Amino acid sequence: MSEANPTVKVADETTAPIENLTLKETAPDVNENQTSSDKKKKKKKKRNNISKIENYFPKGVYPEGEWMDYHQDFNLARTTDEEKRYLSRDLENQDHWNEVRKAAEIHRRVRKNVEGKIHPGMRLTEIADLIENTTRKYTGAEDLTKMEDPQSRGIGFPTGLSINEIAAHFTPNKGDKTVLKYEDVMKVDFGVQINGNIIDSAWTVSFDPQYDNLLTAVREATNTGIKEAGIDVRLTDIGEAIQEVMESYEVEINGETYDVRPCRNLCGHNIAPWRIHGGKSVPIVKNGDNTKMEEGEHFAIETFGSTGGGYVYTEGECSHYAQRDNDYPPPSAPSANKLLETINKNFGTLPFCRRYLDRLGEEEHERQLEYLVKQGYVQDYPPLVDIPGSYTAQYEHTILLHPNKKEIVSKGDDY
Ligand code: HZT
Ligand code: MN
Ligand code: MN
Repeated sequence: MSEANPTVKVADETTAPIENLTLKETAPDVNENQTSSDKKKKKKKKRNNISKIENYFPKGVYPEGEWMDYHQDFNLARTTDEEKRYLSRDLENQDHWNEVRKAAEIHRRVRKNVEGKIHPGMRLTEIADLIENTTRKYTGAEDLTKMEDPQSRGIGFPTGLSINEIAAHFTPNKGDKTVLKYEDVMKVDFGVQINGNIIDSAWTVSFDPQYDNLLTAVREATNTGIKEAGIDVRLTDIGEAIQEVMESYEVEINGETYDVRPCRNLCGHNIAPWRIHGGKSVPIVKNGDNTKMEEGEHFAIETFGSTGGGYVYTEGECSHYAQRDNDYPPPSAPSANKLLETINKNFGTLPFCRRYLDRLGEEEHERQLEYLVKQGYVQDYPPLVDIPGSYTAQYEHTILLHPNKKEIVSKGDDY
């Protein structure tokens, strides 16, 4: 196999720099009569200077992600005429790519804003609110009830805050008291969408350096999946490359050594407008799926590594849901029909969580939501969990398969 030769293009320097994202302190007040506790109060008074992303990009052109060449021979061997046709087809998609980049720029700014603030002792509800409220500000979607089209921009899916053996799809429901601990390994997985173009990207937070090899294994496995991706590449081959890298690592935790295993029943996926899962799954082990990636596709490349069995089960209270594509007649029960109308108006087929229903005033939704799941109107996505006591990590990026190069659109200077 030929070596990957990524040509890296740095985001356009002419675009606006990321503003000072640490909360601004008010001007120091020189007052001799001030007590030290008064000063403390003053210092704590911080102003958050975030506004909608359009204010930072008056020209409406958003920075490109990181470009990477395709390395497979069959992607390089294209005639000039073919290349020209591909290029014109890519140009027709410029507005579309720009909207994906806009969502990606918001994703980078949100995570830059929260990365330094996540610390042991924080409640998961605080972390989720911080990420989601920052996303709401940048996207200009602070109050869905005041938007003409609540599905036109905003949160792409619920903020996953999955700790230790929980690999994915945990977000707090109302009343959750979970507090992040120093020893925890937490996957932060959040989404931003502009006109249904979703950015799906995630990283892993840990404070204890003994997990570093686990995180490195998974970060390198995801980067391998990104390098392997390309037009006409078989999904099983991407899984095989990911698996090989992931399994080359081990990690020592509390004096015990563990092999890092891919969670073999978790995968990446393509993304379609307003649909987080477009129908193709990108395995993270060799699975024999000969389906190929295609030109113009939009993929979330994500990998999960574990010190446990490398296999996840659904377990625990569900928080994540999405309306299924359905042309069923409306539910006959009026209360269930009202809830489905709220879901349809505000989220369409985008995933949502129970906290988002609470915010919309649908606070007594439990029974109706369960009914909508039972009747097939709504899909539930319960937490995905490896064996108790195990540790799982995740890294994820969204990529675009342009005609003759790929774009890691969610790439940042953090991961
Ligand atoms: C489902 C519900 C959500 C998609 C992957 C994922 C978070 O495991 C085919 C392949 C958000 C996303 C999803 F609320 N899932 N990416 N980021 N979760 S998935 C899946 O259901 S379906 C992977
Ligand atoms: Mn994700
Ligand atoms: Mn995903």
